[in-house]
Amino acid sequence: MPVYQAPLIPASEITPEAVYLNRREWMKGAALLAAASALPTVEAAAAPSALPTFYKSRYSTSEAKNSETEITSYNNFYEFGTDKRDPAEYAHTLKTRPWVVEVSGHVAKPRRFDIDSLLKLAPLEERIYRLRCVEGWSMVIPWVGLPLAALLKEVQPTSAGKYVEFTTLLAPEQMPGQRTGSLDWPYVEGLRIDEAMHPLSILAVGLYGKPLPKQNGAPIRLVVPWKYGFKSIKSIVKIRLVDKQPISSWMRANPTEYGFYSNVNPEVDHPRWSQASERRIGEFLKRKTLMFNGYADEVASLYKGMDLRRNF
Ligand SMILES: Nc1nc2c(c(=O)[nH]1)N[C@H]1C(S)=C(S)[C@@H](COP(=O)(O)O)O[C@H]1N2
Ligand SMILES: [Mo]
Repeated sequence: MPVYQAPLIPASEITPEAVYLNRREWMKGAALLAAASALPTVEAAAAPSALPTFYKSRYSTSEAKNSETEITSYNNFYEFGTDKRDPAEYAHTLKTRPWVVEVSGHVAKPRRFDIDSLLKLAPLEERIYRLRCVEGWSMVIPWVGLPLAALLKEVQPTSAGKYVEFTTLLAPEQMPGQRTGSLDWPYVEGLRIDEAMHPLSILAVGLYGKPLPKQNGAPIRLVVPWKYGFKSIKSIVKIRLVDKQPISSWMRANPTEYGFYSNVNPEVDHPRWSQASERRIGEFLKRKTLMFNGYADEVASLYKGMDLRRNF
C-alpha cells in the first residue's frame, strides 16, 4: 500500500474563526469556569499534533471534498451548544488526553484501550466519505481512521452481543451544553452488530491528515456513512456489546421523529420535512439524496426483507 502524503493546507484555509457575539446565558457560566481552571493544575499529557502514517483506502468517494474550514466550522455537537458555529468556538475546553475507551458487555475479552494504543490496532486509512445530516445538509470529508471491526475483533463479541452501544464523555465542566437540557446526557448511539462489523464503519481519529479537531469529536468518533449524521457519535469513552437494541439519545428525545436505524432514505420523510434532497455545504443548488447516502451497493443487503418505512 502506498504511503499517503498529507496535503498541505493553504494559509487561506486556516484563518482564525470570527468571534461571535451571540453568546448565551450559559456561556457566562462557562467563562467563570474557564477563569477558575486557569489556576495552576497538574500537567496532563498533550495530544500528539500529528497522526501516525496512514494509507489511502479503496472505499473513498472521488467527489470533491469540502474544505477544512467548512468541515471544522459548521458542526453539530450539542455538548458545546446547538448553533452550528458553537462547537468551533467552545470545544477547546475538551481535554482529549489522557483518554480511555472502555469496551465491555457481551465480549470474551473486555478491555480498556488507551487512545494512543488503540491507534495501533490496525493500519490507519484515509476514507473520503459523504456525511448526510438529517437536517438536510451534507459534506464530503476526508477522515482518517480504522475499521470498527478491528476493535471489535480484539475484544471478541460473544453470541449474546447483538448490538453495540456507544457513549460520549460525560463531563459538564468541560462541555457547557451538558449543563443544559438540550439532550439527555451523555449522548448515546447504537448499531446492530452486523452494521458495526461492516467494513464501511470506522472509528475516525483524524481528518485532512491531522488529528481530529475537538469540534469534530476528538479524540475518537464513529463514522457510519450510510446513516444520518447523528449516528456518528463523537468523543467516545464507552463501547458496550449488548443483547437488546440500545436507545439512542435522539430516540429518547423524540421517538416519533428518530428511529434506531436512521439509514439515509430519500423515500422516507422526516415527519416535519422531506428527505428527498440535500444541500452540499458550499453549493447553491440542492442535490438529490441517494438511497443509503450512495452506499446502497455495499449495505443494502444488510436490510433485505426489512420494511424500511417501519424501521426508520
Ligand atoms: N456526542 C455527539 N455526537 C454527535 C452529535 C452530538 O451532538 N453529540 N451530533 C451528530 C450530528 S447531528 C452530526 S450531523 C454529526 C456531525 O459531525 P461533524 O461535525 O464532524 O460534521 O455528528 C454527530 N455526532
Ligand atoms: Mo445531524
